[in-house]
Amino acid sequence: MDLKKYLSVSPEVQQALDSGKPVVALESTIISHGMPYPQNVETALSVEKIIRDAGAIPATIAIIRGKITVGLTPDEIEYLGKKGLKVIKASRRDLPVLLARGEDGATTVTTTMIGAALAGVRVFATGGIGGVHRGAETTMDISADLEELAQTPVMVICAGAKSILDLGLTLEYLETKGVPVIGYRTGELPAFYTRTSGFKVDYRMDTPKEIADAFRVKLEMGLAGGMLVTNPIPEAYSMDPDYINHNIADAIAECERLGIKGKETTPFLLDKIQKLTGGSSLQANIQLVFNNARLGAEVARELAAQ
Ligand code: PSU
Ligand code: MN
Repeated sequence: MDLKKYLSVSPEVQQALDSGKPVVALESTIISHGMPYPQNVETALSVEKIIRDAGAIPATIAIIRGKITVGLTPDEIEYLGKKGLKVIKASRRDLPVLLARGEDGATTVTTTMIGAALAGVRVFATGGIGGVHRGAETTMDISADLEELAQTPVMVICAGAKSILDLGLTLEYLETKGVPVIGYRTGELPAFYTRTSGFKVDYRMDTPKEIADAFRVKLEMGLAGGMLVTNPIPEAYSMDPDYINHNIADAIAECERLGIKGKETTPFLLDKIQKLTGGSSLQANIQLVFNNARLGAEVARELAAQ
């Protein structure tokens, strides 16, 4: 396999990996499809700074001119942020076509995990993951993120999943696929905008070291797949559950009315929720990503420390 044809790792990230320094992967769908411009670019650049300040090297990942690029330049981040929804949202099934055609793509959790694994990055921080959508028992809309967690050895640190998803079914799916779900300093699955969901995680862990230790065992044993670390939004930024859930329900109703399906569903819901809440959910979203980036750097340092 000639990976060089398809993978481009920035000199800084490659050097960090070669010398065993901690690296944290970051996705690009959150930039082009998850937040509006210019907050998306500001957030992406701030996240990189937070990771550096915490002693790790950030590696934002996207598909640039037909290559899975690990470690974007600020110009590339600006380009993806400005182009927004016009950038192709790239999941696993899109990779062969985009790479063959030499096109650009924003990587979802799925494809960011693939890029990270190919480059040798083990820790990836983001906002929220995709999961089993409400009504999936008839639509079969289940994010490819869950299958990727089942097969690719990258730890994903997120703030739980939004209640645009069926959180109970998402946990069942992860259990079936053998993906450990860890709560950082909580026994309850956080629901992105809120710290609680009513669902339990598999294990609570209170230190980055515990998380790194468990993941190291998974890697050393060659158990396929990743690990999901859920980190609740800081109290100061968490939203009122009734308020946000009411708006999420309205966004889902609108999505159904318009007949939106497939890969457009998640970006539509994210945008609609932001509009319905007058931007307060965007602030929460930005803060929880910062919080996950900090934890990502700490865990990456623990993993690198041995
Ligand atoms: N959830 C969020 N913000 C996001 C996404 C999900 O709160 O930006 C993005 C991620 O890139 C995730 C993708 O991998 O949406 C999932 O899309 P789908 O549901 O179509 O699999
Ligand atoms: Mn889907």
